[in-house]
Amino acid sequence: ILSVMLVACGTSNETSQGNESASNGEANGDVLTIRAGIGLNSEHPQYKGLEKFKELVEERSGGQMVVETYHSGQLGDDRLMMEALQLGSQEVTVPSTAPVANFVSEFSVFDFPFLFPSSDVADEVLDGDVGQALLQKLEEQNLVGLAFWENGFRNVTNSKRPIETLEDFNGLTLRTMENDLHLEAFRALGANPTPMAFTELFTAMQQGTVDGQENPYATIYLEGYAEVQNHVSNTNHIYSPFVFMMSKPFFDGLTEEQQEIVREAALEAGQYQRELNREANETYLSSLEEAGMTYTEISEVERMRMIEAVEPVIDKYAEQIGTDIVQAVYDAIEAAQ
Ligand code: TK8
Repeated sequence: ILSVMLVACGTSNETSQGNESASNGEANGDVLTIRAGIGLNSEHPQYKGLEKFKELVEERSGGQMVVETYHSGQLGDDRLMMEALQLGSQEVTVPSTAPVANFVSEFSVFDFPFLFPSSDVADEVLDGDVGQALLQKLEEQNLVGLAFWENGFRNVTNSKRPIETLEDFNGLTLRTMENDLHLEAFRALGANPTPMAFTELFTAMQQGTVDGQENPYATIYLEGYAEVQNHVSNTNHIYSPFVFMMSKPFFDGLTEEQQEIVREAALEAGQYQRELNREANETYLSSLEEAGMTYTEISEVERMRMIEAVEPVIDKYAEQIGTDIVQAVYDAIEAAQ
């Protein structure tokens, strides 16, 4: 326990004076620094949410906890930041569930294609028992899951052609997140997927290493993808939650009161972030068209064909993840509607 506390303090008190002792802020008045890093840029609701978290934590701790925010992968990509949390060399990050599944495989259930019918249903499931049970599982990986935030419904863009039918995916080189379920789902649709960290994506599109990618409209617009992509379709194929997580070595070194402050702040900032994010995803499709992208709508018939194409992949992962968890998610979705 002592070594864990030393790790927590040694890495989190860089800006404070006199942190030789292994105790936390309550005992000696030291300021605890929380370094919070994300992948998206400072215009994105993900960052606005982080700023809200900072405001709440600093206010409620009376300045005893200070939050430093980093955007645009300044501290690394999702995987690297999660590893830093495990080691205690970074305190907070907010990755998509897809890379989280490389740490706790059950998280892939939330990335099943065409799973959530709406953001509201997603909220109920994620904030309900099964979502909270999965957050708990992060502790096995030295991570503390504090809340679900929202990345949102993902849509495909590319530089080659409008995607209107299932066949239009054929042979397209698409960057996917580093997650096997995503990879296999895009193969099942006929695309040629290649996994890559988000931080490398813009350059890959610019240099033509990949034809396209998939992300919510807010990301597509705010990251400037209209500069390097011509076509966007409302595939809405996967809903991406964000997971707000904290380093367990750091969290365990906090007092109960401090733990409560960060937990509440993560949840409240998350409510705020979800609202902003939904507005952004609604607004930015027309911005993409104004920026010169061609928008193509997927008909219900074609969406059904896409759903059928990925069904075997879902079945395979349902079995791997465990039918009890998957059934609990399906039941929660049913109950939320
Ligand atoms: C940001 C990522 C990103 C995700 C992706 O760190 O990798 O495409 O959608 O937004 O989590």
